Amino acid sequence: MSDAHFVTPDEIRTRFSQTMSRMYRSEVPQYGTLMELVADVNAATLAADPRLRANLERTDDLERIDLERHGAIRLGTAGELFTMRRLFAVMGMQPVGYYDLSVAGVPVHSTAFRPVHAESLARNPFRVFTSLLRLDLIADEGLRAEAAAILARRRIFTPGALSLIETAERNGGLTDAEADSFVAEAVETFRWHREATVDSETYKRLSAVHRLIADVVCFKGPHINHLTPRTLDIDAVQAEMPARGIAAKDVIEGPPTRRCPILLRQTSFKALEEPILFRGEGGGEAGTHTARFGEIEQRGLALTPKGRALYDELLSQVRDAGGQGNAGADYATRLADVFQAFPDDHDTLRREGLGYFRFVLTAKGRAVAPAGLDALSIEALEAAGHVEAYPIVYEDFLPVSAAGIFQSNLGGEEQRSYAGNASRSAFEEALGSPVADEFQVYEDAVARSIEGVRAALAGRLRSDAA
Ligand code: OOG
Ligand code: NI
Repeated sequence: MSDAHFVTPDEIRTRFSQTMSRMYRSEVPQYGTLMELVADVNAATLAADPRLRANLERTDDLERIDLERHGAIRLGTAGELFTMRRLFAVMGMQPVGYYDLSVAGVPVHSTAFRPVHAESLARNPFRVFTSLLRLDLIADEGLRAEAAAILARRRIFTPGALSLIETAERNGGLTDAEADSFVAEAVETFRWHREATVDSETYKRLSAVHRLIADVVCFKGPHINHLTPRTLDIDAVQAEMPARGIAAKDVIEGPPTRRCPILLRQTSFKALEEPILFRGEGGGEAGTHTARFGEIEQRGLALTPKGRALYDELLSQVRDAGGQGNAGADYATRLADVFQAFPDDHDTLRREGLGYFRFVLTAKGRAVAPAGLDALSIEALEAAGHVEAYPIVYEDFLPVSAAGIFQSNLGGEEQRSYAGNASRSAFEEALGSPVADEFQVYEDAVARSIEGVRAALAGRLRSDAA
């Protein structure tokens, strides 16, 4: 199927993420400042920690540090989500995970479009957290119908993007020139438009119900609302943000600072208040809208269901204590205290089955290939020093953290929760496909790494025999 004259989906994704990054930096100049800060902190961290540098190099992660980004969008209709899945598929991005954010007072459900194989992640890990507005959670029937009617009128994809999606589906890929036009057409969907599609009175009514509803319904398209570089030391970036004139969110979401980072820690700068133009007679009224921000992330070990259950339990212990959520000056201390219960060295994390590790041949394993080695169990190969286990990086998102990011950027104080109910089947129906199970994706990555080690050993045995 893969034709020589097609560029790979990984390459299209790389061009897309670079174009998005340039576009966002020009739209939100503070994002550029954040990128510079992150690059400085990453360079300093690597210089101070040669072992970290060597490990990242060993697992092909070093090159991708500065590439690492995610973005987020919010869609309005099932049809938009369906086409968005096809658009991301052209770039090798599959829907992984289902996130129900209604329980945290945000009327959306979401997935992450991302590459799934280690090689693709190593080439470019760009992913997009994609939410679909749940109009069914708006109680007022009149307003619900009005919002649906406004959304039904908009077209968020250019005709060129739609036609190139079809070309890719029909031919099984895109040529170099087609890929360039595809990227140029695709970014149009994510661009900011300062002209609202409604008058100020409609905007205010929707905003009063939930600011997120206004953000999704009142604009021509799903403007990218943030991009996120990866940092190797989120505490350092958080501490340095004010000095560079960036208004940081109060707390870092996710687990506390640890020796062995797990899952995902995130912080952001507050959304900007941007000028917009409402529709109306005589050119319409001017107003402002806050939606777009910048975020940073630090990623660590992917956890197994057992590890994740422990994480969720500890996190809710901290957040439920005294009903304070993540407020309060002592949040970081409370978090660190409670997380004492989470093992913080790779041996214990592995032994207790809390995290996912993949296997890589050591120099010794690469140099010697005693006969029959490929038949040994992975445990025996490791004991003999032929393979080494490396933590698998968590590539997904955390619903409690995501809700915290949403909340801190909606400007409002909304903390209610909907009598919420996950609605995964409705989401998948809109998407037109099931979402992959994130744990299965990590299980597969472990299995592929074992296959890879075995194939390398077996290949060498054959060439030795020849
Ligand atoms: C998405 C918020 C979630 C993350 O990193 O957890 C997110 C949004 O605000 O649309 O991006
Ligand atoms: Ni984000």
